[in-house]
Amino acid sequence: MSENKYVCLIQPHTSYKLATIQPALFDQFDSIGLLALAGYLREQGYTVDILHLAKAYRNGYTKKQVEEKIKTRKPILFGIGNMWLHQSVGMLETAQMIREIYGDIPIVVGGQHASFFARDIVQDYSNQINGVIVGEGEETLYQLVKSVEEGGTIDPTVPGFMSKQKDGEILYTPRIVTLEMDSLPFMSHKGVWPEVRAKNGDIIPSVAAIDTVRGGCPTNCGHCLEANNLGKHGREKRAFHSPEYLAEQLKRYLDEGKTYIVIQDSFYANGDGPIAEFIERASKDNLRTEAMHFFIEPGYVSSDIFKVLERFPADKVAIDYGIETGSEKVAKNMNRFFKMDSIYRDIEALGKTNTLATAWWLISLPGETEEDVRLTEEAIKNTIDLGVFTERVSQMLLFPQSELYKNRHLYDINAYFHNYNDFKVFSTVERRENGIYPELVTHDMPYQTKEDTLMLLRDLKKTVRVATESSRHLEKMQKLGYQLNDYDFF
Ligand code: B12
Repeated sequence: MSENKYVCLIQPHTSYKLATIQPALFDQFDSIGLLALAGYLREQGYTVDILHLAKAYRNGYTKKQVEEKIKTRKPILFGIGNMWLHQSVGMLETAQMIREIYGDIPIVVGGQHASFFARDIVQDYSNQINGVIVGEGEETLYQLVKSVEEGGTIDPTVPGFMSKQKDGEILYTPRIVTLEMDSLPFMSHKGVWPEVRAKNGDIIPSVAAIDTVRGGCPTNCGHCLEANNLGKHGREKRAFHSPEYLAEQLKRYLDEGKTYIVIQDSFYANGDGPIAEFIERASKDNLRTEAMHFFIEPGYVSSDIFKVLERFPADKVAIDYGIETGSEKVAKNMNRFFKMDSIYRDIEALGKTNTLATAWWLISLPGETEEDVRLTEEAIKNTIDLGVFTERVSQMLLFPQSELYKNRHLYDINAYFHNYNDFKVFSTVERRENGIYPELVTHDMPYQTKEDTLMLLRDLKKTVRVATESSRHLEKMQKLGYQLNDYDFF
C-alpha cells in the first residue's frame, strides 16, 4: 500500500503532568471507538495505525520517542480521540505536537466527550485542530479523509463534522447514521502501538471490550450521558449486533490473545433473549475466556438472567449491577423508577450465583439528604450480606448536557462545571488511594454541601470496608478476583 493511503489515529494521554502517573480515572484500555474506525478505514483500502500515547508514556516511552514515531510516516490526516473527559489536556498537547511536526496536515478530534463538547472545542481550539467529528465516526471520518486525499483540504460541509470558519461562524450539519450494525467490520487490537505484553498479574493487555449496541439507552436517567436523547450519537433508533456477530467478535478477540472480555454497554436493554442466545453460542463454540464481565442495570432483565450469565464459559464471570442509590425518592428524582423490593429480589438471585457479583453506588444526587445517604449505606450493607460486593462508591458527575443540569434549579443544585475547559481538571488530578477528590466535585446543594459530600463519601467507603472484611462471602469473592480498594471512581 502506498504511503499516501495512510491515516494515523491517536489515543492521547491525560496530560504531560500525569504521563507517568495513574490519573483519578483509568486511561490504559484501548478505545474501541478507535478500533472501529481503523477497521472501517482499512476496509476502504487505507493503512491505519493507532498510537496509544497513554500506554506509551506509562510504559517508559519519552516525548522524543513519541515525536519520532509520529515522524516515521506522513499521514493524510490525524484523528485524535477525546472519548473520555480526562483525555482533554492530552488531546490538546498532542495536537500541538503534531502541528509543530507537520504544520499543514489536518487534525480532527472525535469520541464521546468531544461530541458532547464539540462547540466549546471548535470555538476555543480551532487554531490547533481542524474540527470535531460529532457522534459515530465511521462515515464522517472516511469522507473527510477522502476529501483531503482528493482535494488537498478538508471539506467542512461533510455531515457530522463541526468546524469554525474564517469569519468565526460554526459550520455543522448533523449526520443521521444508518449503518447496519452487523455490516460493521470486526474490531481488532492489531496495529495498536505500542504493543505491551502482560507481565505479573497485569490484566490490561488482555482486556477487550465488545460493542453490542449503538444509539441511546431507552431510559432517560437525568444524570446519564447515555440517556435516550443524549446517547444517540447520530442514530435515530437504538441498534444491536446479533448474537452471531457478537460470538464471532469474541472468537476473533480470543484468537488475538484477548482473554478478559468486557460488555459494559447497554446490552441488557435488549432483554433476556439475546443475552441467553449469545451465551449459548459461546458455550457451543467453546469460546472460553479467562474472565467475562457483564454490566446490568435494574429493570431490563429478569432475575433469572443471573443464572444464565453464570453459565458463560469463563474461568470467572463478573456481573456489575448498577443500583446507584438506596433511596427510592432520590432514584425517582433521577428518572429511575425502581422499588427496593425488586432490587433485592435481583440481588438475592445474583448473590447466590458463583460469580464476581458487584454493585456500584453514587452520592451527591438530586434531592439527596443525609437521611437518603444513610439508606444507601443500609443498602450497601444488605447487598454485601447477600453476596453482592461493592465495586465502587463515588460522587456523581454533573455534566452540562444532562437533563439534570438543565433542571438543576428544581433541586437547588449549584453547578461548578459548565464547559469543556472546566472539565479539563480531570486530566491533571492523579489517583489517590483514599478515592477522595475535592477538586472533582462538580456541584453542591444546600442540603448536601461539598464538605458533606466528601464526609459522606468517606463514611460510605469505611462502611464498605468494614462490611466486606467481615463478610462470610469474602473468601469466595477473593477467589473470584475481588480486590477491595477505595480509589475506584466513575
Ligand atoms: C464500553 C464502555 C467502556 C468499556 C470499554 C471502552 C473502550 N474500550 O472503548 C470500559 C469498561 C473499558 C470503559 C472504561 C471507562 N469508561 Co466507558 N463507556 C463504555 C460505553 C458504555 C460504551 C462505549 C462503546 O462501546 N462504544 C462503542 C464504540 C464503537 O463507540 P464509541 O466508542 O463512541 O466510538 C465512536 C464515536 O464516539 C467516534 N469516535 C470515537 N473515538 C474517536 C476518535 C476520533 C479521532 C474520531 C474522529 C471519532 C471517534 O467514532 C466511533 C465509531 O463510531 C460508554 C457509554 C456509551 N454508551 O457510549 C461509556 C463511557 C464512554 N465511559 C465513560 C467513562 C467515564 C469511562 C472510564 C473513565 C470509567 C472509569 N472510572 O475508569 C473508563 C476509562 C477507560 C480507559 N480510558 O482506560 C463515560 C465517558 C464520560 C466522559 N464524558 O468522558 C461514558 C460516556 C459512560 C457514562 N455514561 O458516563 N468504558
